[in-house]
Amino acid sequence: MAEIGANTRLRVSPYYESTLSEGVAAFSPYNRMLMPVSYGDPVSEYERLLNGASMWDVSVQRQVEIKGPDASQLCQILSVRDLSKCKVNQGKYVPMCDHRGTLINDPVVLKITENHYWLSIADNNMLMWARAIASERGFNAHICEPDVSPMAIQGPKAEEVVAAIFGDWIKELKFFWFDDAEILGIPLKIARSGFSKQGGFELYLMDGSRGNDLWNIVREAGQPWGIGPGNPNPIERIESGLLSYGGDTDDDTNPFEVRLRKYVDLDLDDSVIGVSALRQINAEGPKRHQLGIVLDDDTPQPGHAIWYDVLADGKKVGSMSNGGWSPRLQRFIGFVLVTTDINIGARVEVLKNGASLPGTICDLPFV
Ligand code: THG
Repeated sequence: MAEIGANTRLRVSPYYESTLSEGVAAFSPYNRMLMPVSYGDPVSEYERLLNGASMWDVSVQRQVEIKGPDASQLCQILSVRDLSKCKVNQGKYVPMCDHRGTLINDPVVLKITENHYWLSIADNNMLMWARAIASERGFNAHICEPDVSPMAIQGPKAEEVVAAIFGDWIKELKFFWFDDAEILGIPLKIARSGFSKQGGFELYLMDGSRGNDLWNIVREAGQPWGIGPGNPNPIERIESGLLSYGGDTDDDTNPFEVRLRKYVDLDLDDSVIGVSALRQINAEGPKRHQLGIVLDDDTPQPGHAIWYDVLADGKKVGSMSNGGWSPRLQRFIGFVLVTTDINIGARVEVLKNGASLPGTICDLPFV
């Protein structure tokens, strides 16, 4: 197999050596970095996440640090969600849009201090965007990508694992809140968060030279609960209805189309990028919406569907952005982005390599 030349254009994670030792089987590029996306045993990786504890190298969830007198104002200008009530040590899930109201990212925004934020971003160059907007608006803020690399510990036993390492205080953390911690001199922040609906934590490693040390600490401490490696699980997140920016969105997707309405505050000031466009889109009514699909065929199918055409009465009405076999539902399920005339219960066909697969549109989440 050909080698991938990792360099400053395609960086490796501080946990890289550990993931190699764990037998990582595939990587995917994300934020100009390599993200482990398989350890070669999808069944165990899924089971571990649902019943035990799974540890993930998610250092590709890069931080955009915004610090300085105008940091709060800049963060709000970039966010179509009202951040005024966000407290220090609290995180919020925040849609970010361009001037057309198109979704350009959906980070977790972490408020570190009154004048200091991290945007824990999905796959898009928000560092460049934040710097450009700050300059255009004349804001006084320092913007950089700090040495911060999250590791996620997810699953019903994740809390036991994290408590075994850091103490029972972590059990008091509320969803999306975080606090400082240290283990063997490794500085980090611990948040109750993560890209699954199985519960868990994210450790924001703040010293990239200690990635493999942190990996080993978690690996050791998690043994009693059968911890093992995993990654943001493609089927669990579909079952749970979690959006993948760039995976389920295209260059015209607005937050209303992909179920993010509850995170949009249309009353925000016009200075917030995208909010006036979103008011207009809202008044006209979004043209598409994201729903689920269940295919009729109930024989287990490996593989992953990406942006297959969806037809109703022989006419294209949208796409199945992602899909896969659900062990819990024993069906092939997925997300569709379809015109708003297609609703729950509609019968459609998915075009897969020339074959036409019948299915039914349903509500989200699946589980
Ligand atoms: N954690 C951190 N950074 C991230 C992600 C993460 N950056 C990239 C990507 N994931 C950003 N996207 C999301 C999408 C969903 C959630 C978090 C980040 C999420 N959503 C919950 C839900 O939809 O049920 C809760 C949202 C809420 O109601 O507040 O957790 O995973 N650090």
